[in-house]
Amino acid sequence: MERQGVLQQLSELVGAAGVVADPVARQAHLVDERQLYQGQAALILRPDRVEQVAGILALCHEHRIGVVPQGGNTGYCGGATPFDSDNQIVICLDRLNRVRQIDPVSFTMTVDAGLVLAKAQDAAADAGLLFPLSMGSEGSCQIGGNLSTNAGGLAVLRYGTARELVLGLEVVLADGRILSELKGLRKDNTGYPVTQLFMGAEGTLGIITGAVLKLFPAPIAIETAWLAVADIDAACKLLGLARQASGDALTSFEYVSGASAALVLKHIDGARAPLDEPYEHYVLLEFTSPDAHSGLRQGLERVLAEGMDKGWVLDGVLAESGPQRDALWRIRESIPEAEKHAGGAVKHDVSVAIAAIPEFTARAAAELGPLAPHRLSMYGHVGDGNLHYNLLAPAGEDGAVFKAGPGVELSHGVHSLAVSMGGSFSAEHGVGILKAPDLLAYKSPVALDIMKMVKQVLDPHGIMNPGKIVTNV
Ligand code: FAD
Ligand code: 2HG
Ligand code: ZN
Repeated sequence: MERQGVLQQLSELVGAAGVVADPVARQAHLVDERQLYQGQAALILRPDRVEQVAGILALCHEHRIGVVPQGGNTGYCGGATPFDSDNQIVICLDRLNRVRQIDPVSFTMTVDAGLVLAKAQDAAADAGLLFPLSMGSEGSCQIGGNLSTNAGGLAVLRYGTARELVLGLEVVLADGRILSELKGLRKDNTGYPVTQLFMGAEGTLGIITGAVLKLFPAPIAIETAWLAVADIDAACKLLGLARQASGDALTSFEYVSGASAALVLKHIDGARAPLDEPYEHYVLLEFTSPDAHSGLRQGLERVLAEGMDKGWVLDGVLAESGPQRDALWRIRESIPEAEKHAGGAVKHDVSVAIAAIPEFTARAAAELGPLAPHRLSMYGHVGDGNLHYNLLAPAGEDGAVFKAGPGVELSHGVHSLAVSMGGSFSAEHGVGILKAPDLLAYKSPVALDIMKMVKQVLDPHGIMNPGKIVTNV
């Protein structure tokens, strides 16, 4: 069949309402969140049933047409961007957006993959429960995108990454077959855990269409503190103290450098400094409990008193109300937006062992400084050993020129330092197309071989998200 004929057949599978034809609407699907890539595609389809996804993939498999799955298109590595106007199509999951079932006895929720994360959180809250995955993009990103990137976010310390929140998956394979493993069992030791392969695969092995998610008791008591700390070493030590003192109640422990906080205060409307004077290092930490009488406040106060005695904590404020808590979180969550206003950043999401964070930051400063002038916006999930070591152009210089020029070498320096210290060049945002060369450079040859073998078996014609992560053709 002629290519045009196949494209016509693909369009007919979803009907007129399932084809994005308007040029402005198309463009939103062809450019990535960070505007690093301008893509192109033969078709942009929005199926509204799993069977439609299966039909599309069977046809694409037969005719060797590349398929780029797309969720909320908030990913950071160009993973959801298509790169071929003749031979790639985009499949958006946004019309597959139902909450299929909530089971409050089993503490599970079964959802379509196109459900927006915030809607999943709301559905759980309406049932008096918690779906704990949480991040700045939650109003747009989708469950399928979260699972495909194994997203992290702000509560990993307590609840784990996206992968750890899943009890079952429904996936359409490259050849159109449907893998339906939605039993939602907490225990099932019946051979290889095949569903695990698709989480973190960034759409290169199949399309996730549904998932059974774990739910948790909703927090009733919440204590949030914004603290100025002496340095990043003090932040790491305070993390240990807070974990020892509270056990499971420590839900978030985020580091924010003074420079990142200053960007927010400068660029984000309504953002206010939580403390009277500026400091170089802050921590935003939160204790939560489903028990209203859990004594969280006293526990937090004890941690602060001991932290101050030891000289780790210099100053701080505890949220006294919901709006105050929201204002503190807003500072943390607005950093990516503030960086955009400041001309954009060369972004990193490296990880090292928590104990190695102070050494990483000291060595990064010493090694990057001589390479090229830059401004540092450092923040992140210290509780997970995961830092956003973001670099901005020097004040007054053009962000785009910086990113394409010295930013490239600086970025290489950040990644190689993290890897040389036993860490990861991508702890949170995945590989996509942006970091595919890093994967080849830093992943062990044996691990790379296994990845290529898995890709070959599940996607023999290389139609799933071509060029992303690894290729088999
Ligand atoms: P997309 O960007 O659409 O796709 C991401 C990848 O998954 C692509 O490779 C795509 O092909 C694939 N994919 C999407 N849906 C499916 C599917 N159903 N089946 C198979 N493959 C699929 N990330 C974090 O981890 N932690 C954070 O704290 C965080 N904060 C952010 C804050 C902001 C302001 C922004 C803009 C982004 C942030 N991100 C964060 C990055 C991003 O939101 C996450 O990676 C998110 O999980 C992507 O979801 P998405 O639906 O937008 O996926
Ligand atoms: C966060 O932690 C996200 O806020 C985004 O992972 C990080 O924009 C970034 O660099
Ligand atoms: Zn992050």
